[in-house]
Amino acid sequence: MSRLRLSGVFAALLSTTAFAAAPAPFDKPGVKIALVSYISAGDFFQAYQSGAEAQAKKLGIDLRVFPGKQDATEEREQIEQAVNLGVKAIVIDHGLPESLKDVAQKALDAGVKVIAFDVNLDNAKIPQVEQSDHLLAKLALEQAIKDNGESFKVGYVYVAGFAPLDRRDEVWTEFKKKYPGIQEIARFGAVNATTAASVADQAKAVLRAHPEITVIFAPYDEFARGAKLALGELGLADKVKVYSADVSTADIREITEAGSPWVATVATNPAVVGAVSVRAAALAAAGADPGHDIVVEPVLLTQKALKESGVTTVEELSAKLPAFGKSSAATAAWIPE
Ligand code: SR1
Repeated sequence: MSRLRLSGVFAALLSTTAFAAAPAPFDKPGVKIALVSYISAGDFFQAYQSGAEAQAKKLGIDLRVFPGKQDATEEREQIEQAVNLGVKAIVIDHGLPESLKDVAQKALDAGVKVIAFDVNLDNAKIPQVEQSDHLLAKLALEQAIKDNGESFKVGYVYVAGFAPLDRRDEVWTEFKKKYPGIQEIARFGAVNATTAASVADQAKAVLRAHPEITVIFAPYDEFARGAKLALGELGLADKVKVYSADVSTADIREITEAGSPWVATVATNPAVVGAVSVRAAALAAAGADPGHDIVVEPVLLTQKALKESGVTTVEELSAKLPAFGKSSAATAAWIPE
């Protein structure tokens, strides 16, 4: 037997042993699970999907990915298609709750487990994965106060209807009450296939009309990229500071480049969140309880700390900050991480 063939047999034996240790249906490879997304464009969602795929591969899961195009009708249809494919579980990633609640219930009625990431389906049977959005917004806003004091004028980027943005908005509302010197001068935002470009156009108009703005609170990295683009084009990068959510390798480059107005972000590793979502789906499909609120904690990343650490990629960040690179959410002895 050739050396190559021997190592192939050994690998097959090893993986059979790994599957044998898992509960049904994961004691055999090929269990179908679906990932149905509302948004697939942008660094966050691409990394989230990669993390979900990597975790699925380790469990021998046949992950069916239904990409999102910000289309509520299509997302509904994709959930129905996933049920018809015979998946054991569906991860519903973002979306508009009112257009999803009934199809999610239909999936449950058909015996399919459902996990929601960042969409509130208001259903006790559907575990929710989230990034502790309240803490995320609190850390970003506390950093803004540390840098700018308790009195400054803000351009706020927000689109209502997305669970993570709504939760971050609750904290923003509280902050404005607690610090009356912090004034929201303008509110704008868009979520579409080209979010950063749309936000950049809006931000330019806002900043031209309100030169008194010195802080932009943009709690989604696509919003922050748009704000940064606008500040660069208007020559205001040294007058206005941007505070955001999320991080990617491209974001780290934008945050740390010379003269960047993007001074802090608060983020999880989206690949870890994708992995946690698949683990939760696998636990549920195996008849275990992943818990109702599955939280991945974010970390504060300032421009200063990123520059001082010399970190240039998300992988380096994961290696340096274990709290960012790993999550103990939705784990079990039989689930390889
Ligand atoms: C349109 S919602 C965008 C947010 O979803 C995820 O929670 C990311 O953190 C991103 O900020």
